[in-house]
Amino acid sequence: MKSITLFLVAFLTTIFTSGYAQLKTETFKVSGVCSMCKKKIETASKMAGVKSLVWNEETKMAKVAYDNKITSLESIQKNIAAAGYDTEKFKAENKVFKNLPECCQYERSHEGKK
Ligand SMILES: [Cu+2]
Repeated sequence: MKSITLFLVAFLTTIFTSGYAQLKTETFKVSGVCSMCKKKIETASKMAGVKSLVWNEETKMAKVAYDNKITSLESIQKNIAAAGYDTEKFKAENKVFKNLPECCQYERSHEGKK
């Protein structure tokens, strides 16, 4: 009897948590340099479904909490790349990158064609 109760509790907990907003937490790399970059990266990630995104200036890692029913890691990274910052999945366009303040022009590992 006790095991049935335990099973039911576990079962209901699973249903309960999966029915609610599925906040996923991921970490991915975003190229950038300074606190100005941080601001722009974090602003660029503000979109529906993104609960929070914090970019670490030292480690260059962005930690994001988002609802994967509303948005995806791809769209978030795409928005950041559109602001001029390379992410793991998307590269910023050269012309956007060139428009960044000089201090913010991070070193690109694979420079695109000029
Ligand atoms: Cu910067």
